[in-house]
Amino acid sequence: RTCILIGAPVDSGQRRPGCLMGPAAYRVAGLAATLQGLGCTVQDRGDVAPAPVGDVSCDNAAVHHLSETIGWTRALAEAGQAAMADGMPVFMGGDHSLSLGSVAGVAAHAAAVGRPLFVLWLDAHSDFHTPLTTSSGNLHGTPMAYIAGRAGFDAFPPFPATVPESHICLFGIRSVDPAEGAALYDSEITVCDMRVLDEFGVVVPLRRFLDRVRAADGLLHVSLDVDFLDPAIAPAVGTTVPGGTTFREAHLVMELLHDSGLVTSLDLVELNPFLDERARTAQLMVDLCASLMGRKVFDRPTRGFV
Ligand code: DIR
Ligand code: MN
Ligand code: MN
Ligand code: MN
Repeated sequence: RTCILIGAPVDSGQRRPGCLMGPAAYRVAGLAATLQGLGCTVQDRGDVAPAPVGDVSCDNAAVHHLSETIGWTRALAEAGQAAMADGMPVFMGGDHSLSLGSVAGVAAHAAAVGRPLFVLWLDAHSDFHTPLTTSSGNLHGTPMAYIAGRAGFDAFPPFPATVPESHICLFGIRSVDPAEGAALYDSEITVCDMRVLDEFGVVVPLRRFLDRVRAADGLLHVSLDVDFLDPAIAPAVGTTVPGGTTFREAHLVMELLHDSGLVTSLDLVELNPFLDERARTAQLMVDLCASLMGRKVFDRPTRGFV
């Protein structure tokens, strides 16, 4: 399998500088060598730069860095679509606004090859704001809404092929703003919030979603936000929320994703190396990526276990 690393040093989707150092941190932490050690062919395409975009206005005065975000969206969509033709893109972020572009590129590819796209959002947040509903003005809180085709993204390139709500699963969420909650409540999006994971564990809800992807012969994009993890194990993120997934839960999610064989693209987002402690968060993200790509402590037969 070929993994294509795409650096996305996006820092404009929120207000705490540092995510731009994410791609460098993943490289220093040895992401490429780790994937090679698992038998992947790895191509690092370097860092993407935002496309030039002139001033764009927005009816919501809170929104900041709109043109820059649109520039990233264009450039990353192009890089993502091209990478999908050659292997599995791994977008090294960068804040979560990069997914406006990464998923747009993946969706364009899916439409071109006539396969349905599914999206698994591993995050403390639902990121279901539109540029018109966000009160923080931070566009990293909006990609899920763009992907699902909500109105309010007029200034952005039209999303290539809206992902149906029934193809979207939010997993691990525990921070939803009122405007997002109201819109989610009226949607068909699968919401596996922490209450669901506390009650059923990660396995049953995740398998249920993966079964749907498999039944539809779908492509699966996974978007991994650092704050999916509990802040005690992953401090390097600007928006920590207590009560996140544990080390074992997160690895189990990755292992199940690997076993499914369904994942076709991946975002690693919101890592802020400036907030890290001796690179432990960057290292954990690399290790999770390794589990997703097949690292196992022991190669056991799956018969009788799954
Ligand atoms: C919050 C934070 N809902 C906002 N969103 C974050 O600003 O819209 N997403 N941190 O990952
Ligand atoms: Mn997010
Ligand atoms: Mn988040
Ligand atoms: Mn955030």
